[in-house]
Order: sequence, then structure tokens, then C-alpha cells
Amino acid sequence: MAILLRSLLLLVPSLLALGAFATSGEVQVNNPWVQEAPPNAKVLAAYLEINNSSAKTQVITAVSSAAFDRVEIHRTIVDRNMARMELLKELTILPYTAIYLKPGGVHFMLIGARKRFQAGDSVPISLTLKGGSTVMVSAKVRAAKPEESPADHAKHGNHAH
Ligand SMILES: [Cu+2]
Repeated sequence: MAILLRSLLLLVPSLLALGAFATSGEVQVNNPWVQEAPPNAKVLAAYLEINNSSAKTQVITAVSSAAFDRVEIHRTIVDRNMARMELLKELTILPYTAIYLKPGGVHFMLIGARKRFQAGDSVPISLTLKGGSTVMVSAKVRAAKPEESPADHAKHGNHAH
């Protein structure tokens, strides 16, 4: 209960700071987007840039979305020409650096869609930082280009952790 209360209190300033960019003060998210998937797909991939403008290392310990059952942090790795995805427990962003989640690399796996998402829709995503603060992100769904990131989609149907 104490932990919940603390994260709620920390949530207030980050909500107030919501503007053109999602920010916790120390962490800013730019260009969040979700790749459109076939109509019956229950799993989508989200990509974004996360910038740490503080002098201290920031760690994203959890990701969630009100529109999905759960969100995992994944990294696509190619092993002997086979793409597979590895589950990451957290994402570390060194001081004054940015990390880029993009097709073929690290991504957020949105699992268990509660509705159908089409190009133009927005997906709410919430990042929890070590220490309890939260960054709220609104990611735009973009139409998938067939030549883009075959690796990210090839294995979504049958990977398990
Ligand atoms: Cu994945």
C-alpha cells in the first residue's frame, strides 16, 4: 500500500508535465508509434525513442497499457538467420543518452489487445521508472510497410517465455 501511494504521488507531476512530449522530468519519450497488424492480431509492437536528460542512470522497470493485457520488453536477435525475441527485464538508459526502440531491435510487445487498432489510432503506454515515477505515452498506429521489419512479425505468433 505504501508503495502504491508513493507511485500515485509521483504520478501527479509527470501528468502535469504532459505536453507535446511525454516526460517524467528526467526522461522524455519521442516519436512513439505502433506497427499496424492484421485485423485479428492480438499482439502488436511499439517503438519509440527514450531520452535521459539527467545526470543519473535511468531504468525502466515496467511497461503497461490500458488497452492490452500486458506489455513486455523484447529484443529481436538473429541467430543463424532465424529471428527470435528475447525478454528483457528492464531497460537502462545512461546519463545524457537516448535509446532507440525500432523494428529489428528492442521493442515493446503489446500482448492481448482488448480492441482492434488501425492506422491513425492512439495506443496509451505507461513506462515505470526505477524510483516509481511514470511516463505516459500516446503512440500512433502506423500502417505496416511490407518491406519493413519482417523479423519482428515472423515470430510473434509462437514465441513463449
Ligand atoms: Cu516481441
